[in-house]
Order: sequence, then structure tokens, then C-alpha cells
Amino acid sequence: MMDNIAVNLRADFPILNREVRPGVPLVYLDSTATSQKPWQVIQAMDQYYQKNNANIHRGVHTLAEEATAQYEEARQKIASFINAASTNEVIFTRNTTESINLVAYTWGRQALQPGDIIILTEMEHHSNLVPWQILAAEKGLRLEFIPVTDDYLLDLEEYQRLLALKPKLVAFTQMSNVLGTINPAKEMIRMAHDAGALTLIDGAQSVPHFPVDVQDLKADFLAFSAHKMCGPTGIGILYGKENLLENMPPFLGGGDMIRKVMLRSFSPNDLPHKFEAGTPAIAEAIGFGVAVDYLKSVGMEVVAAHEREITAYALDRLSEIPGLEIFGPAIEHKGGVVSFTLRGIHPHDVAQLLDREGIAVRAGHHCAMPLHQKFNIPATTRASFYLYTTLDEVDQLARGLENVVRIFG
Ligand code: 7TS
Repeated sequence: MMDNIAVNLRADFPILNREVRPGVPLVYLDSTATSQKPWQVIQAMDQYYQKNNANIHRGVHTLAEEATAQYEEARQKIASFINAASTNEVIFTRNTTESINLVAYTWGRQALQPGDIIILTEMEHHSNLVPWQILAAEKGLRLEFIPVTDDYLLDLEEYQRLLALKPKLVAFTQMSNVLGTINPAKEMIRMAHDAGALTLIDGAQSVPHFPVDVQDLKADFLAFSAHKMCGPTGIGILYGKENLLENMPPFLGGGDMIRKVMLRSFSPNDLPHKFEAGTPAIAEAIGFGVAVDYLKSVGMEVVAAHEREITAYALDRLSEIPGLEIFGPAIEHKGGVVSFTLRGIHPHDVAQLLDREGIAVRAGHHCAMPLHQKFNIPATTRASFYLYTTLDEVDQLARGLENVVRIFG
């Protein structure tokens, strides 16, 4: 029954009608890398450029006021989407990666001392790993890692032991982009706070796929990207608790982020502008606001339930394929990502053969090399799902994989 939702929504996504080659329709199973965009988002951005284009926060002319109002309205929509207490807590960045780097470069540089500990996990995307490695090298910090268990979950007992080291920060993904593991963020944040640590949640794969409420989670920082949630590329969010952002130094210096500038000094602007130097991605912010409207109109509970149905079906169908091994937890802990290997066949060959049939999947380390090193594999093939994915597409994937097995004999 849920499948009807995807079937009905598909008409909103123009690209899903395209053929990859004549007679070969697109089966898009790479939404974890980036989602497709509904016409509502595409049209809003097009309209902005045709009717309202102007720089924001500067001009007094009508267009500048309209553009500023639309940009700030988008911030309001996004704040409400994650239930932020104030729009001052919602900073526009380029993407999840930049949001995490912002915290590392500002809060990290200011608050951390040599010997301080940051806890990460073994399942992090490089964007929640490398910024901390850079900071650790600069400041002499120690990085500790919550291990991934044989069931592809985080080892919370080991986490509890690591918290006894009195870390300053715990930074972890709410959902793995490889395993699909959904981590118990609320409990993990509570544990961190009990130990006196702040928390940064990588929400790149959670905010697009299920309801995320920052006040319920009590998250200190949350990072996510528009392009994975029906919005455009080039724009993302750093959510931060207002008192934390208030006390952090600015990130990039330049226009908009200042209140007053003298030749040798400046005073920073109020939140959220303090962290938004230079002309921002205005059309993208407006598109992001419309993407959030779109997801709200479907309902995030509905999106999550649909993905659960699709994922359960995919786990079932793929388990019938000889030599196929899935890397990820049982369905009750898992979002819409299925990474796998086929015995004796390179993951890139699998992806290439599927592409011949119009099926788009990703192969590689998915920007999580340490996780693949842990499992002693260089790469996996990954199929990922979203609100527009149908059961029929999962069947096409399964048939495509059966074909790959036949070809390699
Ligand atoms: N964190 C997680 C968990 C992610 O999945 C990604 C992107 C990022 C951070 C970085 O997001 P960005 O928008 O700043 O690039 N993940 C993927 C992926 O799995 N395939 O391509 C991008």
C-alpha cells in the first residue's frame, strides 16, 4: 500500500521520467549520494532568477527586499523543520562538510587544549573524521573511536567506557551512509552530556529520511545538506544551540558577518549572520525552503515508513542472490541503504553492468575508508532509496544482479 506513495510522487520528479539511453528508463538507486529534485524546487529557483534576483541584506530597493525576505523565510522553514528554538540557531553553509569544518575551526580552536579528547565512531563519513584529524594535529588532541560491532551497530558499552576519559566532544553520524545503521542519537547525547561533553550530530543521512527534532534530541550541533533532501546542491545547515554559537568566534571573515569594521579590527554581526560571510547561495536557500515544504507535505513519518518497507523488501529479494553479502544491521536498526559485495566480482564491475540496464548505484568506499578497512574490503556496491523509490525498482535491481551473477558465471 505504501508503494502507492512513491508511485504518486514520482510525477513531481522530472528526471525520473528520463531514459538513460533510448529504451532504457532510469532506475535511480543512489539517493544517499544525492536525491533527485521535485519540480516545485526547480521552479522556485527558476522564478527567483526570473523575477527577484538581487543581493540580500544590503539594498533598500524592492528586489533586494524581496530576495532578503525569501532567503530569511527559507531559514524560518528549516528552523521549524528541525524544531530549532530560534532562527538564530540555523546557519546557512555550503553542505554538511562545511558545517562540521565550521565547528572544528571555530569552537574547536577556541575551546580545546592539548590532550583534550574527541570521541568519534568507526562508521563516520570522511567529513566527520578529517576535520577532527586536522584539528587534532594542530592542537595535540586525542581522537577515540566507538567501535562498530559484528552486528553493524555502535558498541555502547565501549562508548560508556570512553566517556570516563572526560571527552570534550562526541561527534557521530545519526545514520551511516554505508551500513544504513540508525544510531540511538538521543541516548548517546544524554550519555555525552552526563559526562560533560558537547555533541555534534552528522545529520546528512538522518534529516532527509526521518523526523529529527533538535530540542527533543538536545543536540548541541547538527549538520546536514539540502541536496540529499530534495533541495539543491551548494547549500546546507549548521544548527547550533544559541549560547554556543553566541560564544564562538566567526569562521570566514568578510561582508555580512560584521557589525562594524575599522582599519585594524572589526566587531562581528549578530547571529545567524556572524557565520555567513559574503554573498550566500540565495537561490539555493529559497530552493531548500521549498524542499522542506515538500517533505513536510508528504510527512517525514510517511517518508520513513515508506523507506522501511522498501528496505525490508530489498533485504529479502537480495538475500536470494547467490554469493551476495550485505553489510549492515537488521531492518529494525536500518535506514534505506543496502551495501553489498558479490563473491568474486568487483563492486565497480557490478555497478557498471547495472548501469547498462539504467540502474544507478554507487560503488567504492563511499567516503568511509576506515569502515571498509575494518571489514577488510576495498569497496562495496550500494543501492539507496528515497520517497520516490518503488518496489518495482527493487525488483529490477534484483533481476539486474541475477544477470551480473550469470555473466560472471
Ligand atoms: N555525512 C554523511 C553521513 C554523508 O552521507 C555525507 C555524504 C556527508 C556527511 C557529506 O555530505 P556533503 O553534502 O557535505 O558532501 N555522503 C555521500 C555518499 O554517501 N555518497 O556521496 C555522498
